[in-house]
Amino acid sequence: SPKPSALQPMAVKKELLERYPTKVARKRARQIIINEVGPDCSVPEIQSNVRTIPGIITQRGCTYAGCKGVVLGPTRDIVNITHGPIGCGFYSWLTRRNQTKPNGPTDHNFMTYCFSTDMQDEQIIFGGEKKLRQAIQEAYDILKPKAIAIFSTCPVGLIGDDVHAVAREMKEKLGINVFAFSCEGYKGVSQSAGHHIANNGIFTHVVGLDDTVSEGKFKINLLGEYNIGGDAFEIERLFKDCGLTLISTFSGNSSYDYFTNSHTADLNLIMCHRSINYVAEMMETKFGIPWIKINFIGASATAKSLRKIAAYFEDAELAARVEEVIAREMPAVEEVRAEVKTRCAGKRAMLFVGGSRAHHYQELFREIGMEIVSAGYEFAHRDDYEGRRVLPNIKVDADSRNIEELHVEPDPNRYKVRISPEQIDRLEKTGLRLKDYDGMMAEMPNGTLVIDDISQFETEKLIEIFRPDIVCAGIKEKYAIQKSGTPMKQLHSYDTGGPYAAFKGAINFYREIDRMVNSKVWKYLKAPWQEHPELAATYVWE
Ligand code: CFM
Ligand code: HCA
Repeated sequence: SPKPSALQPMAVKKELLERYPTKVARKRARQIIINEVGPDCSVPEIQSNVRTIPGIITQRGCTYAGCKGVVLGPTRDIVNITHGPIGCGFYSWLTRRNQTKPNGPTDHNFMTYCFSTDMQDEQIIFGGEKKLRQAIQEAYDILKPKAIAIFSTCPVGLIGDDVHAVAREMKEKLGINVFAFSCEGYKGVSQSAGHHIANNGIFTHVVGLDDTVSEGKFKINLLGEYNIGGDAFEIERLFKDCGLTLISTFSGNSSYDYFTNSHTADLNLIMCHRSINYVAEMMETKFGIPWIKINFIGASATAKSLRKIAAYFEDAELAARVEEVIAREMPAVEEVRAEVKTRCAGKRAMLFVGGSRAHHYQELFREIGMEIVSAGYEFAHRDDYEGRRVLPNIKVDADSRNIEELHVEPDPNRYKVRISPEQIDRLEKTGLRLKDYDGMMAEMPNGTLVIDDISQFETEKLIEIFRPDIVCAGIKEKYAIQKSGTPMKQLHSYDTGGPYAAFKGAINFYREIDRMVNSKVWKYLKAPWQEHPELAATYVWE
């Protein structure tokens, strides 16, 4: 088959659009972009974070999923109650492979439970607040948690239950922290609004409640790491070996107490910018904790990130330990990489995932010589694609009921609050804030197609055109891709694999991709309709 670089990107784009009605094609054209990186790293504008056109099969999820499933879900000891009919709670129950290790035998782990008010017609008609109150009481009586969180599903907003009033009342009555989220599924155009609502809620109700200062010379929080397939365990191991004290992760392998104390950290590290940047910004403003963007997907990215952390703290001993850890871990990675590269170089991948992984995982593929022919996010915003030049300016009211996100130029006064001039100086000097916050597009070759909120139809068409050696996406795409004879790797759940983060994770990933792109098994597969394009049915009428 022709190398994708030999295919005219304009022609491919045209082919993707030609089956759509004119108006739809015009809209999709603004989200299907031919990449072009300028000498100053400028990239074309891409439309994103907008409503999916009705009728198009999107891979996106809802606001409730982003709030309950993504940001709050991985915390082991908060009882997360879904207020709604049972489906929303059930389908967000243990599907994300976020793992946890309780801290000793008295530590709670509620993640294996599915808590829901199981709303019925009666509540839809007469209101669900009474049943919600009962559910909170019942959860408290049985489990005695430190905190209970309530998550609203679509019908809650429609019938007007005041979940925040119920939370306040029950907090008063039970003497534990009870807080609610107006994260109805329809609140935004995707999961993204749910991240934002979760960030606001956790910051308002939890962060900063415990001022106990823990031991440690270099105290950090890890933001936007959710411990899928054990990634956070691997990163935690490195932090420990480097002498970094992890106060809290938001929210992989986390507990309620870690959040309450997280404002005592010296530095916030952002892994998935999309889902947690709001907490980082608020912690900077309120507590004077600066943040830097790091990335532990890919061995080189991990080394670079550890060095960046050491550079921030300007400590020779820390820098030396970081170098020791890198020197200890790297040889094994390089050995496997070199071996795998001989079999994978030149093969092609497509990545369509969430709001950060479609970018971060490109590096792992490049490390084994593979080419990314097309990539995109489901629900990211322009800054995730185009880099830091476009920052969201956010206005939210106390209960996160109205969210308005405007794209504006960065505010030159944004440091003015509580970061000291000395901290700013350090950040600017090492280039930590301004550099390295590239979006996905600046790191992709010219001529590659960057596609936002890709549709099922477009995915299938691209596979036909590019014939990639592997496609990375989620469960909704998985089987259609495999039926086309193409290996498919889930980058949300990692299927049954992982960890893929940091050094040991990179080794796992190289080996897994090697196995997948070099196995012929999918090529032998014929879908039933390839042999019998039309099925004939005989109806027997009584
Ligand atoms: Fe961040 Fe995530 Fe992602 Fe995300 Fe997600 Fe996820 Fe994802 Mo699925 S927080 S944006 S909302 S890295 S759940 S752990 S895999 S879509 S790319
Ligand atoms: C979500 C969670 C999800 C879904 C994954 C998928 C995850 O968005 O609600 O579609 O395969 O990572 O579990 O992104």
